[in-house]
Amino acid sequence: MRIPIFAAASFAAFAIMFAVTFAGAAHAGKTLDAIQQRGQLVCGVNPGFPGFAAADSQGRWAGLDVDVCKALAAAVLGDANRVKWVPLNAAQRFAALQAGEVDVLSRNTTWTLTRDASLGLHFTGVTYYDGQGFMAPAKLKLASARQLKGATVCVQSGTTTEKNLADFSKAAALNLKPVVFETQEATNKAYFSGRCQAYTTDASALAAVRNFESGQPADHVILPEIISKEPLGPVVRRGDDEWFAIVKWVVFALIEAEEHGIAQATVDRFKAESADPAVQRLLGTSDDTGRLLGLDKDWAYRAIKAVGHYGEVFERNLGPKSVLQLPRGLNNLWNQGGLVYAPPVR
Ligand SMILES: N[C@@H](CCC(=O)N[C@@H](CS)C(=O)NCC(=O)O)C(=O)O
Repeated sequence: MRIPIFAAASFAAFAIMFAVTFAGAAHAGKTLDAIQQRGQLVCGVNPGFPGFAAADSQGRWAGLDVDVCKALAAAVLGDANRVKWVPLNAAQRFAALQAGEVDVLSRNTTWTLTRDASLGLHFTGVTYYDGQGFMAPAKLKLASARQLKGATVCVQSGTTTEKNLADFSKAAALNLKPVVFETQEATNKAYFSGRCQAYTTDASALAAVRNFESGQPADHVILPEIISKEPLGPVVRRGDDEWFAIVKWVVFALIEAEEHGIAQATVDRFKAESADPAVQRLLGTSDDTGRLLGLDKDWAYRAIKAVGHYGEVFERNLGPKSVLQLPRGLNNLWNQGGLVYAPPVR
């Protein structure tokens, strides 16, 4: 078919106009559309891991993983409370996300190649750098996990923990005997009833189990070895790049807020008064970065206002004054000796 030259030219002009008008404005994406239509974010969390995700007697959830979802809800819905919490154990978590039962999995989940490449999911980044450790009864008077030769070790299935234990046993020629349970409750019960000589999980969870579940924390020691890297972070389904970008950048915004010292209590003042271009960009008073994510210009401001910057989230849930009393360590900002780093919000 021959297209008259003027028609082809006007089509080209229209195409250029269209591209110029809409360049940079992101299409919302189906997950964001669904969240906005239902007016609620559905967030998969740990059923009960104080410091990361746990509900109180009133059903109010708190923790670092919980704050990630609150920040997301604030950014995309304008209200941090518009979250439906779906408790998921280790074995259930990926299937629930794959099946669309949750919009995001924010549940002490380690980013590994196998999970990233074979589950139809994307890890969006790291919200907590963890590592696997061991706990043993103090009465065994152990100073090192290397003294556990031939020991029985309680461990939960469906976790990286189980695999790392096998690697460590092999590499250190320890002949460890895993005693495997599907739920954390069963793992705890077995260890505290003396079924195993040691307990292994992520170091953060060891602190929670020792402080909350043992009855007598002083009767259990956490051994010094950290045998793995456990970068924990939120996970989304593949196939929705827009939602993937939103989850990444909401976490990055909390990190960048800490870099600029923008706290929950001071974010309004920064928004009203700051002349720093990076702060203005982050808080939407100059460029509209939200438009690029399918959101409005206040997306990051609302996330920070809802939960505070990354350092505040850490301190409140995990830091020395919290129940877990974890040192900031690797989870300090990159310019404070840690690994926490966000690409520039620009
Ligand atoms: N980070 C590891 C371990 C995560 C994990 O599920 N840990 C257990 C032991 S603390 C847990 O949270 N269990 C709670 C549950 O499944 O209810 C992973 O991603 O596999």
